[in-house]
Amino acid sequence: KMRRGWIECRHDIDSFAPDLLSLYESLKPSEEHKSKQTQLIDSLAKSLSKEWPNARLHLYGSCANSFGTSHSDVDVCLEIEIGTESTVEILQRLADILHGDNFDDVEAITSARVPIVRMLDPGSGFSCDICINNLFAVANTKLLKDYAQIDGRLLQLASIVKHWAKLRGVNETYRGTLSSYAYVLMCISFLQLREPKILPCLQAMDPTYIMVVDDTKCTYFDDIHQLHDFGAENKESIAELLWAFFHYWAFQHDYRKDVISIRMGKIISKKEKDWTTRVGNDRHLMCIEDPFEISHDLGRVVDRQTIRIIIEEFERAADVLQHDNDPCVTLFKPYNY
Ligand code: 3AT
Ligand code: MG
Repeated sequence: KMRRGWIECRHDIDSFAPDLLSLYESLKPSEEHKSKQTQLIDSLAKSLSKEWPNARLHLYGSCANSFGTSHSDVDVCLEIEIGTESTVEILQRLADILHGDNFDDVEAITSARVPIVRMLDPGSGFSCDICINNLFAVANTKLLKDYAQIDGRLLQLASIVKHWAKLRGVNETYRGTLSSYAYVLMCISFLQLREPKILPCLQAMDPTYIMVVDDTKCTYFDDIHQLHDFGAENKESIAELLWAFFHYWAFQHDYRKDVISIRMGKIISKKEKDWTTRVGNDRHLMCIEDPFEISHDLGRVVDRQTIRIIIEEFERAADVLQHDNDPCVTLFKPYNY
């Protein structure tokens, strides 16, 4: 199979940009959605303040990083002082409290890499994940939000890619495909690699933001209003970029050697990360470096079978955008593996 191939996009690709932009607009959460979210946070804060009066609630994930859609869940981080109790014990207690306060389907998921309590808010119908003291998530949420403000095409691209991934069944980490967060990192990396660049590498610039999490310094340049026209020289439309994104992941990315790194703003090698041999469950078949927890590979969930499924989906998407008469419909045809 041809890899690292280079082909030109169809000449009329830009004619699909208006449809893609209206899709993007339709995915944005409504005002009603946002106010329901605020209500959920308020009632949650009330429930928690009885038990933990000094707790701070942080929103993270797509309800705070601006990559949210009307299908997104609500992700909340509870920042509290921990005494002798373990995180798991706290999560159990939290689950009991929420259950008592009439939240539905409350479940402590303690075996995950980041243990959480998951529940359903009967008022809004939203699913909500609550973690304890996971301030990396708070830091990476701010980083993503700052990138989103530099060039509008990132939000457009990432929203459409996330929507595509959900409909095509490749956004399910528990089944070996990628998280929404991983797809957003792939979009940021891709836009950092365009010529001319559409996004800078904020972690390679003089830091203006610093947050220390578990002895790790999370630092980057966050004075983004200075960068508002960074991508202006690049005139590519959302349609061209979407095609090029899928084409890159279908044919150009070298899965055997490459690691994408928004921290470095470029492709780095598995060798330099020492991600060449399998350690335990970490297979490193598809390597996406977390910007702050740099030993964390967001592709670790992917196995030999699911990597094939994901790459075939990238190929299909590139092909649909290249040849289909009605790509904006065909691309998002629901599929389940
Ligand atoms: P949805 O709109 O909910 O699909 P999201 O951006 O909220 O997208 P997730 O709910 O999958 O994405 O994840 C919520 C946040 O949790 C995003 C990121 O700050 C953090 N996060 C998720 N997965 C990981 C991971 N594997 N490693 C580190 N942080 C993660
Ligand atoms: Mg979420």
